[in-house]
Amino acid sequence: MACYGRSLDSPCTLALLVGFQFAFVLYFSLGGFRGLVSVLVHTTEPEFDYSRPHDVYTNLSHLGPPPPPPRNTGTGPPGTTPPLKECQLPSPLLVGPVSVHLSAPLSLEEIRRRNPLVSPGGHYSPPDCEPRHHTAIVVPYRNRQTHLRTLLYHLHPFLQRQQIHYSIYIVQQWGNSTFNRAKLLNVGVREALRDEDWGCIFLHDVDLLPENDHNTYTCHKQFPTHLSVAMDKFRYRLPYPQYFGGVSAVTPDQYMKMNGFPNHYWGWGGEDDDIAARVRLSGMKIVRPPVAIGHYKMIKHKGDRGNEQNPRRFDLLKRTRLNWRSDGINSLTYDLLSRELEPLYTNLTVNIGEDPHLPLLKFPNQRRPGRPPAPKAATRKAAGTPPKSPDKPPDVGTLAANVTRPAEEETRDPTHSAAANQTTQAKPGVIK
Ligand code: UDH
Ligand code: MN
Repeated sequence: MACYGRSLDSPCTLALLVGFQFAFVLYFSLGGFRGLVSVLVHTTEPEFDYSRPHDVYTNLSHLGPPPPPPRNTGTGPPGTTPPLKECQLPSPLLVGPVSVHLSAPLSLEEIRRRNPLVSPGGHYSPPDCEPRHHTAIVVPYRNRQTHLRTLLYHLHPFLQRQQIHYSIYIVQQWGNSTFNRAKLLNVGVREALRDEDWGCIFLHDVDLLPENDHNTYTCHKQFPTHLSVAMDKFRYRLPYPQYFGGVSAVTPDQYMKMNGFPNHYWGWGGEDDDIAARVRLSGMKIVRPPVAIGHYKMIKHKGDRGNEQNPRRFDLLKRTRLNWRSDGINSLTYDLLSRELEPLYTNLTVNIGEDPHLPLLKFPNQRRPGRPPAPKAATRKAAGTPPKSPDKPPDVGTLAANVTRPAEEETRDPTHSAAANQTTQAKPGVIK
């Protein structure tokens, strides 16, 4: 070797130093390790410019008017409408990143006025084409009025641009007992499926707002989908690999296969990890959209009264493997107190019972202020094995198997369309 054993000021050493310096500059100008990988290995990650989002109501005026009333042309039977063409895939109305308005949401009446094609119950079907997707959005809910208005203002135009047939179900927990998100979701799925043969069910926190309309509210045919992969709260990345909270989606078949969701998680935390464990235990895996698409903003909030951290959540998680077949949709009981078709959503008020661990002293005589009249609706109970007691001693060792192993992931196909690059200049959102 010509350079071997030479001193520091030799041309060879200097050339080496300059070479290193050049490589160093190149490395950082390509965005460090990630950039280098994306140059060397061709990645399919789509790119979006989130610094210039569109208004969430962009393109809504492009939605076609309802089809004309049926005319008797003499060819078909009288009064029949010609079938609509299937909606285009992807929807030509998509714009990519959309802005999220978090301050001072509009009144329900104003939101309704801005969404004239949404019918009672928060129901929508594209007026000018046959939708390919039929999605129920189920939102577990109690006492988050402002968040609900912000969500409705944002989600209705967002979904209409995707040209899907959808309805929004707000499943409202009645009473003051500890909040139970997973059980409310079970109720929502059951009640939504009473209404229609939905092909896809979205489980959607009230405070999460999707930031990119290429994140389509549709289901993967085979596997449950986790949509909120990049939340601002977690600095736009997954907090941990098996995370399944926030916004996720299942088909009715996938939901039945995993026996729905657990009914025994009262209070904050753990139920989403239990659901993720069920996906795996029932032989499925979690699929996700690319991080560049699955952007969500979460409305900032503190923990709610009545939804304190569940101290039993880790013990419950240790038993998912043992309990998932007997605790779930097949053991769900509840009283549906009312079902109202509000202009922007279907409101389901439900008595899901009491947290068995709630100290009796909290509600003297088991009566609470503002208790509504006794439930009239019949208790809905699915056939199946009754739930196991949540007080079984922990089975140490199963927790790791159920929860800490990262879920195998499969990426959904990123949806590219010309609309992604469209530069429609939107008017700023009218928020009062
Ligand atoms: N929810 C309600 N009302 C409640 C509680 C929860 O509607 O009183 C619903 C709502 O849809 C919410 C979801 O349940 O988006 C999940 O609850 P969350 O928003 O409190 O969960 P998150 O993971 O909690 O956002 C973050 C802060 C809570 C800290 C509590 C533990 N330290
Ligand atoms: Mn939240």
